[in-house]
Parts: sequence; structure tokens; C-alpha cells
Amino acid sequence: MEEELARLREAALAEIAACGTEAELEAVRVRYLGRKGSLTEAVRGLGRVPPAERPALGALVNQAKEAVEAAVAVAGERLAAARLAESLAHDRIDVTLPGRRRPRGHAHPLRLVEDEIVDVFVGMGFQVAEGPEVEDDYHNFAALNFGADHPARDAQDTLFLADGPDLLLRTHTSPVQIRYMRATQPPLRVVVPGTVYRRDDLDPTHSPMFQQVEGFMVDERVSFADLKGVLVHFLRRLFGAETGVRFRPSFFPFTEPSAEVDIACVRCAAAGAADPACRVCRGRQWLEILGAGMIHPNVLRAVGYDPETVQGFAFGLGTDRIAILRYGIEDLRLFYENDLRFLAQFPS
Ligand code: 2NM
Repeated sequence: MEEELARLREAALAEIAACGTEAELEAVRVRYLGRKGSLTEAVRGLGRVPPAERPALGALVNQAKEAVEAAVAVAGERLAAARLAESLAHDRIDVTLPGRRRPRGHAHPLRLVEDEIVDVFVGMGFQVAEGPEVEDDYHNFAALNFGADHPARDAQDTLFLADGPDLLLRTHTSPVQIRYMRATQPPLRVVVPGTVYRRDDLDPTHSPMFQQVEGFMVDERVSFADLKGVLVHFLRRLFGAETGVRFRPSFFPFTEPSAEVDIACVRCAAAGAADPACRVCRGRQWLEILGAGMIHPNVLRAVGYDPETVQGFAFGLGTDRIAILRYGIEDLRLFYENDLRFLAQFPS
């Protein structure tokens, strides 16, 4: 029995020393010290030993068990340390390396200018509304007092869709205002930014798709003085408090009276004199910026309002044109080509 114990002990220590992984070590431990392990069986075997020999033999069995347990503990620490060293060597990350830069998007310059315009009107209490780009004749023309033979209704000027007999791409954002007025009672102050379409060839100053901001106000006792006050304030917020503003009589089907509104050429005003070669106004001193007028009684009636009780003014401007002035761009097509080298130059 003593010899057998000594043999077991030496075998266990040798196997433990040979273990290369914690899993192997665990298997050895179970083989010797588990519930059916060889040393555990030896403890049980003490019951068959004559009582006189038990104390001495029991002490030997316990010594063997303790020696193997201690060896397992030491080997466990050695293998865990080795596993840690291995993982540190292989999974090492260099926290001083620079991170990967992700490309950052930009707001489109037309959106930046549209936001600037809309923000000034929001500051005066206007709501913002949007609507469909595919429209019908009623909302785009008829309700806006366009006569049956008005040239804008011609396929020369308007893009009609082949999908239906009465479908077109809106030529201005005014149809949104018709929808808004039909659904809501005055008092109303609303701006409508959006994309509009006209049958034009693309060149540096024309595009079949462009951007507009239109707006209107309807209430009791709204007059042309309200129109002037709102628009002069708007233009001076956008172009500077000293900006010269000029109203000229004009004509639109949906407003009466109507006006075109100019601002003094930013460059010539700064120079103090008209420059016939001015890049911005070409010596004309004034830049046409928007159209406006008192909403035609026929338009008010079309949306169910009584022109004897409420009046309104409306205005419209081209966002692209303002962006061209703002950023000194000479070709409108740059806004629609989506060349990131161009677009990335406009800080948000
Ligand atoms: C312009 C010029 C003048 C206008 C009119 C309306 C409506 F729907 F209220 F009648 N919306 N926009 C308007 C008036 C637009 O753009 C140059």
C-alpha cells in the first residue's frame, strides 16, 4: 500500500508538471482528486486496512493528497500567468495610434441659404409648410387666377407627367399655399420652401429644377404697408441693416397690385459708385430679389375666404439666385452636380 501510494504521488506530480494548458491540468486533477480519483479511492481503501495500521497509512494518504493539491495549485497559477502573457502579446492594441477618421457630411449650400431665409420669417411668427411636388392644374394654376389661356399652362413652360391626364410638376410652391388656406382659417402667416420645376434647358443661369421660398399672410386689415414692412425687414436681415430696397410695379395673375422688389447692388453700394463693369449687377446698381403683391380677390374666393373681410399679401423668391449672390457663384449648375469638392466648401 505504501509503495502504491508513493507510485501514485510521483505519477501525479509528473503529469501535473507536464501540463501545458489549464484544461489538461483540470483533467489530471479529476483523475487523482475527483470523486472517483485514484487518491480519493485510496482514502476509501483505508476502511479495508487493519485498524492498527490505519493511523500511519492515513497520514501517508493525506500527505500524498496535500502534495498533489499543492502541485495543482502551483501549476494552475503558472498556466494562468502563461495564458495572460500570451493574450497580452497577441491581443495588444496601441492606444497611441490615431483613430480612423469618418468622412463628415455637409449641409448643401442651397439648404444653408434656405434655412437663413426661413429663419428670418420664423422670427416674425411665420409657420413653415411643405407640400407635394406633383400637382394638378387646379392647385398650380386655376385657383391662382391663371386664365384658361395663360402661357404658363403651355407644355412649352410646364412639365406635364405622362402618368395621368392632369398631373404636372409644380412650377412654384404656391399650390401648397392654396392647400394650406383651404384647410385653415385666417389669421395665417406661412412660408413655403421647396423644389419647383419649369421647362428650361440647363445653363449657368437656368435649371429645369430650382428652389423657391414663397410666403403669405392673411388677416383682417392687412395692407400693402404690411407687405413693405415685412419684406424690407426680411431683406435687411438677410443682406445687412443698411441695404437699399426698391419696389417697382409689376404683374402676376395671383396678386393685385403686384411689385418686384430690388436691393441696391451690394458691391456698388460698398464702392460708393456704380461700376459699369460690376460683376454682380453689370452697372445696373439694383438686383431683382423677389416678387410680391396683395393676394388677388379671386384667389381668396377660390380658397373659401371673403375678400371683403380678410386681405393678404404674398411673395416669392428664388433660393438659387440668393445663394449665387451670397457665395459669389457664377454657375447655377454647380448646385446640382453634387461634386463633393464644391459642396465641402460650405461650412454648416
Ligand atoms: C410670387 C410673387 C407674388 C404668391 C402668391 C401666392 C398665393 F398663393 F398666396 F396666392 N403665393 N405666392 C406670389 C406672389 C409669389 O413669386 C414671385
